[in-house]
Amino acid sequence: YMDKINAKLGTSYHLFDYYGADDADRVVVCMGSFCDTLEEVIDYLNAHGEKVGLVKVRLYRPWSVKDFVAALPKTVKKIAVLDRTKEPGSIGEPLYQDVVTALYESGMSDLVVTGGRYGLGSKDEPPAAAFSVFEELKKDEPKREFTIGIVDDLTNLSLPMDPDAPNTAAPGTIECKFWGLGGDGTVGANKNSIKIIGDHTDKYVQAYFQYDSKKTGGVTISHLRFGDKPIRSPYYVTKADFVACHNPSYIVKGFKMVRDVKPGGTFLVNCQWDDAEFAEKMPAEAKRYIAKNNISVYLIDAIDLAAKVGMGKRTNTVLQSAFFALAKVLPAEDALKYMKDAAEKSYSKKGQAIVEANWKAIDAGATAFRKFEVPADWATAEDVKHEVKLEGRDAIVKQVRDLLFPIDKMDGDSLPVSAFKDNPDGQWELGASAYEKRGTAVMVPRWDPEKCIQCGSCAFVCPHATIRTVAMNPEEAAAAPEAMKTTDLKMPKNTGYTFSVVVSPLDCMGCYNCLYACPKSDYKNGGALTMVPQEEEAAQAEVWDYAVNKVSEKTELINDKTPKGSQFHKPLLEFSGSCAGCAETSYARIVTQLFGDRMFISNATGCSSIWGNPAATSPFTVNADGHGPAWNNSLFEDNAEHGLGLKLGYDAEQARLATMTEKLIETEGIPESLKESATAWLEAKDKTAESKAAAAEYVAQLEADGSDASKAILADKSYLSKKSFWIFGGDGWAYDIGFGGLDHVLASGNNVNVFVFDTEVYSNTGGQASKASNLGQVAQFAAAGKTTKKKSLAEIEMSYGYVYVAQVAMGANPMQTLKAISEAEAYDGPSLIIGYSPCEMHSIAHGGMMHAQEEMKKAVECGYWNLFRFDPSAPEGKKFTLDSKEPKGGYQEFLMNEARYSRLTREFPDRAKELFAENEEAAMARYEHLLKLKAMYADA
Ligand SMILES: Cc1ncc(C[n+]2csc(CCOP(=O)(O)OP(=O)(O)O)c2C)c(N)n1
Ligand code: SF4
Ligand code: SF4
Ligand code: SF4
Repeated sequence: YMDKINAKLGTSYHLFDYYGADDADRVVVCMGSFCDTLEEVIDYLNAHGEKVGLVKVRLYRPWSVKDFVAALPKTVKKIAVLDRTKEPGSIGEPLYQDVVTALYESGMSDLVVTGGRYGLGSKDEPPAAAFSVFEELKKDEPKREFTIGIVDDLTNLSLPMDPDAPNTAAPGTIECKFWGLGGDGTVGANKNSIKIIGDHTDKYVQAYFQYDSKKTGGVTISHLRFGDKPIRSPYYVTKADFVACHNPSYIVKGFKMVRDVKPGGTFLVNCQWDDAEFAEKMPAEAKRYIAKNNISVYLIDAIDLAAKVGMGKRTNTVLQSAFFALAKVLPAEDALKYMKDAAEKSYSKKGQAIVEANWKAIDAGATAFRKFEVPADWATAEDVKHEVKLEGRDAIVKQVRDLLFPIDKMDGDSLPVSAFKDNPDGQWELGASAYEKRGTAVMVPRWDPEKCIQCGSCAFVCPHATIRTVAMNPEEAAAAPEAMKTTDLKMPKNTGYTFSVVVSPLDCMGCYNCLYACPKSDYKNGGALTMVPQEEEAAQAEVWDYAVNKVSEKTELINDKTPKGSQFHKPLLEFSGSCAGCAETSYARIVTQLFGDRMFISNATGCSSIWGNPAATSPFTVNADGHGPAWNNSLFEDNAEHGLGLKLGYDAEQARLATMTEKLIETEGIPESLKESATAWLEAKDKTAESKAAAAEYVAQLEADGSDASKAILADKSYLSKKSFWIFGGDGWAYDIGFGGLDHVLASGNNVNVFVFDTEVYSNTGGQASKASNLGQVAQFAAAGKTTKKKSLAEIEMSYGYVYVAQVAMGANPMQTLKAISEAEAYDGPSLIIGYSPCEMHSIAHGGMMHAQEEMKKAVECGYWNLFRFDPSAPEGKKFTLDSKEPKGGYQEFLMNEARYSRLTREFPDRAKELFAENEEAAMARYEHLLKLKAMYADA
């Protein structure tokens, strides 16, 4: 059968394939890509006089004992079996158990067999990990169970890895590593380099692209290999001939980039610094490594160069050219020619001026770098200790210091297992994102109190919660930092409060949404908000800290019905890793402002689970009382059920406390005040506002009482007040994969609230079509435009009659959005809100996500998206409200403003015309249908 497979695939696989010395004494059994790394290491060891080998399992089931034994060299004495899985509680992992059984059944139980785990959590496994396995097998009594690739200092089962393990890549392979910023073009340029080299030479090429968990503006690391011999090396580059740092802030932040340069290798830094400034900014550890390992350092100012040649902020072409000149993978002249040809091919459609700007950038990059003379005293550079004093709860400070900071520097892989011992079950402290201070925005808003009308729209739309409105009493105003700008609070009058709009320059993502939402600002001239370079607003960081941490919430100003009033609530979602301008986060932030202090969130997998909680970096946070959303992520396919489970679990706990309370009330001799508060709590426990006060009073009385019965109730006091249960997810989850569960949960009649972020595609995985995608929309799996209509999830759920359903678009009608969120939460039954969410995947013209909020407005005005609310608890005749006005035209212009549609006109013009007409027709019919519903419910 394997022969048939081989004939089809052109492979020469057997059930088991052996690689290595025919007379090997130590053999590893493994399957998958780690075999390639093992082969490299086996070649190295055997060339150095050892006798080792590898059995590669090609067909796992059915397992053939006979063929397995036949594949083993007769000389083998010790075997290590590697499983890429973990079966807690088993005697050993599956492959290990098969090998042991096969040997036993073949009468070979005298061999030493050990079992190891590797690659869990997608952990990279370098050659050093493979060396460690063969090294362990040398011992008389090797570890029976072990792990590789991690430092397990709790069970001590991990094998030590030699940091100076030999480089086993094929001789002559040139290895390169590039540190870039998501969206700066580094990854694109490297893909282009690989293509140039692959297309024009006989060289073998390989590229791995490594990302952090931010949706944009995160760190990217490109790992590239080029060579004359086939490249196996399925692991990251850690011993590079050439390392480039494309973002100077990585030097300042102390990213450990230099340690990956081979002795004698090259390190290129893109920065605007002179030599003295560069020397001052380099960490001592990096200096020592450079001096001791004879690293050549080059500096280039690609930032100025790119601007000069008309490439704006796009430094990638200059840097790519510098790479070719320095890394010498190709003769310099050839490389320049190939790059220029490629640029012409890519940009000729956009005009000759752009092609020429690229050519100039290529020429400039080839020579504009300068060699930095490494001072001899760098070899003894001394570490400067600058302790960052972190303020906050002990647990969060610990998490930030020990986990978030190394992870932020892309150094999380070096953390030992003990670093996670306080988070064994994946629970993280809320509020860690406030410590990140990513400083990604180039331009940030500056507020002018004279021009501001205090509408709060800027804070209402900000996806990242980095612009806020604050009201201060006279004492707070007097103690404010000097750089804080203030004015009198206009409405309500005579409060004696001063008003301010504060911005966090280091957290702002520079998305411009606030500026476009501001009625007193415009893009060109600014106004109440003007975008200025981030550095110019540095003093505002202190203002922000003061406003956010020292100024009290003015509860009397809060009004959940208006954008302005709602923004006096502290957002309990801040500084998430979403794309700049993401609409999903703006909605989620508003929900946390209204209910975050008593909220459970079950989050489906999708963008919202990525920006919602990259490990150790929780952007959900707590209020001044330490209360915030309890956020969970379950699976894509069972999130609604998981959310219902949270609610039912909570109800069961509360029912238990109610039974205990009833018993307590009947206990003879308990204080009258305790009895009264217990009775009051029983009455109020299901009412949102009342239950909080009643629970607080009851807790105070229980504490005063101190009896065992009181203590037993107090042990679970967090279950006393009523909570708000939310289920979040994208359209891929709600309309498709999780639909069955979602429908089941809504139909159950339980009081849970669902918020669907409708981006009309599976955004997180790169834009696949979902049933929420629309006619003619180009998406993955719909390359020629989707041919079927968008599903009406809202109407399906409205048909139950007892589910609250709303469609909202905050940029079109903020009040309606607030109303729907409040009504949904207040409704004593299931609720579904579908929020229209412009997304990077839509490729909005002229500035992209800058226009996210305006795009919602346009969508509603032309009838592409409809606003309505169906409230089963409303009186007859008033259950259905159509909040959208009659479509006012401009439908096709709306579609053409987004490349997800407009690109179809270029690729399939006739089909585009047809599908877009159908799309518009369907939208108009939908509006007509909504009018009929309105009439029907009004008549009822
Ligand atoms: C069962 C299952 N299939 C596929 C995936 C991979 N996956 C993760 S997120 C995602 C897309 C989510 O899309 P959507 O629900 O629309 O949310 P968005 O990313 O747009 O916010 C997919 C396909 C998964 N996690 N589980
Ligand atoms: S630019 Fe964007 S991220 Fe920055 S404050 Fe304005 S809305 Fe928020
Ligand atoms: S949107 Fe503009 S006018 Fe309104 S509060 Fe913000 S800065 Fe002031
Ligand atoms: S929903 Fe779109 S804009 Fe938001 S984080 Fe995902 S890809 Fe980015």
